[in-house]
Amino acid sequence: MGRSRYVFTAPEQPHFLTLTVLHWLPIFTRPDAVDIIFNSLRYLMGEGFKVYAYVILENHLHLVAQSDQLDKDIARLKSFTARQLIAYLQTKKAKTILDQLAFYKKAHKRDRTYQLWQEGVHPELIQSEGMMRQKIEYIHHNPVKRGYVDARRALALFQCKRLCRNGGTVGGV
Ligand code: NI
Repeated sequence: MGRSRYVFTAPEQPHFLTLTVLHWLPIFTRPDAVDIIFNSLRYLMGEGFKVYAYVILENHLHLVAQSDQLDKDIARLKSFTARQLIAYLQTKKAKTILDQLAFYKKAHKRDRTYQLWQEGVHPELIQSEGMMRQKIEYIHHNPVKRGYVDARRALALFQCKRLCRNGGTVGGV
């Protein structure tokens, strides 16, 4: 993987983004963990962050988003949700997952015990209306619904295949 995964060439333009839990740990099988993401997105949307579409899967999420400073907003989203999710896992005494988040933490992150998200968000600049439509359709119409999140939350969990560029190590996801 190159440095490109960190780079937003046009941070005010819409991007397709992928946030992945460290070591593909499936923490979003828990509805409360999904709610943390949902509430954080809603908070950012109140500050002008636009979300065109998103999908939360068991160990990663995709969104098409736009803001004046997408790179900074995504950094806020990652850091805020990481703190909340770790606090939630501690409350639930999810020891196995916490142990793995500590174990797989990158060596240079000395300021924390756990790392929740993988580095980077694989930003893909949406370069045309056609690409926007394709990414949104991918998110909305992927055929395999998982169904462990209440439909009232307007969240859909879909199995994802072709766009999961970094998912080669996890079977079927
Ligand atoms: Ni995916």
